[in-house]
Amino acid sequence: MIDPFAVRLDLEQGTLAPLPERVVRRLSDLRGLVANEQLLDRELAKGDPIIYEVLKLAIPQEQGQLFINVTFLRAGRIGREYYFTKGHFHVNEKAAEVYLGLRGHGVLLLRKEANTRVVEMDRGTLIYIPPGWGHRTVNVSQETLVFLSIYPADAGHDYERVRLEGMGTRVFATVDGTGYEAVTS
Ligand code: PAN
Ligand code: ZN
Repeated sequence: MIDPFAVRLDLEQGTLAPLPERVVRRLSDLRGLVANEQLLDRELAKGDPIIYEVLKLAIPQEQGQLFINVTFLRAGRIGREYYFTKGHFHVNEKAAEVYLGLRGHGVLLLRKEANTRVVEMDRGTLIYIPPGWGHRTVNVSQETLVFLSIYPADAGHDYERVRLEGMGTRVFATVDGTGYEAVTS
């Protein structure tokens, strides 16, 4: 049981008030996911910075409810590979998701079996992720990428599948550092 409620979403910053639960992912959480593990080790020897944070509204994890999150994905690279979220498939293959870009510039990588997609995400981009499509976000800009996600509370997250199979596409800075290239593996 949960009562109807309202919170404030700052559409410029992505912050929620009152501040909900916050999940933090660090560079070490990207182990086994990056293009170059040696470069990752070299970076980790210097420290373990936050790569992204997720604000999660407190909603019961039961069928019929919707989870509402805001993700803050920082700007940076491991070598030439832009910072990204771990990425996942929903355990419930019937669970779709909606993303809404609030700040910054990124790309959403999607994969369903051998099919891959790369979708640009800016402020105001609304993306529909149909059931069955794995998804990972990449920040290709110099500022924090912020986006809202809404998805069924019984979706579940399968991270291991992404670790084993990859997301099909990696995103690197161009040699001059001004743009990005999406490389399909
Ligand atoms: C998002 C993601 C969020 C963090 O809310 O969970 O951006 O990415 P990872 O879960 O891959 O670490 C979402 O897609 N939820 O289903
Ligand atoms: Zn998801």
